[in-house]
Amino acid sequence: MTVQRPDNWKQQTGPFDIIGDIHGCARELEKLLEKLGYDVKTRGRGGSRTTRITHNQNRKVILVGDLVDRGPASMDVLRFAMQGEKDDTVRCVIGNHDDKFLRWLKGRDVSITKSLQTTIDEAGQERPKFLGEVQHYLDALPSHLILDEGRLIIAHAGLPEKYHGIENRFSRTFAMYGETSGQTDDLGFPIRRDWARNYRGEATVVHGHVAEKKIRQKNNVWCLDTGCVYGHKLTALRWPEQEIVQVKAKRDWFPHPRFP
Ligand SMILES: [Mn+2]
Repeated sequence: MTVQRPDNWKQQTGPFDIIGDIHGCARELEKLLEKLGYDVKTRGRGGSRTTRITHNQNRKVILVGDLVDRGPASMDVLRFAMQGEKDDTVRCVIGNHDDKFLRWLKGRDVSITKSLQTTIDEAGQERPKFLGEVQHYLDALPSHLILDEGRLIIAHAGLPEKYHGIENRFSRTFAMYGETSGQTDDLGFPIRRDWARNYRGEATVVHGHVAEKKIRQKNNVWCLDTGCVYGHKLTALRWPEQEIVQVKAKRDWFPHPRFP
């Protein structure tokens, strides 16, 4: 299986709408796309549901990964991303949850958390042919994307400059998980090293992975995970405009101690 090259879309100048962690929140995603000015056409139900988008300014959607787990409609989010890939309207990088689901699809030995169980339950309702296509799709997702002639980098957990343009197991692990210290905090969450603090690169890096109520921006690095699946918001960053567009979660889909 060939992984897409991070620089496949380097010459694409957008404009783009970069969307944070979706985690199965398909309805919120559709609402956000409409708010961003896309014509969203949904047809069919269940396994034959398709969602296609067009935009009169020819805008494209970039997803920061973590399409699946925790929310109510991970398969619909996958269907959207896969259709968009075919139509050349959507590109995505791999998130740690997507990677874990991929390993489960391949029959690898993965620990089944409550998060992953939601996606496995949904997958049980799908045709094997579709799950084969999902496996193929996820297997090809790049660790990161270089866009707008190198001015924009997308990676699920962010990426320091030394890894920009490099696709190997080190860049991939960093891009999916970030850098952790190996210790956990009082709620059991990994204590993360803040690589963005030392970032001095010229390229703007946009990522998700760590949910907070507020969008964070520092040193030319943006984090767009605003905890939609925890009942907060789904966020898009318009590029090159650097404008934020958000929709509220329909409800709290999954408990999280930091989003009471
Ligand atoms: Mn993540």
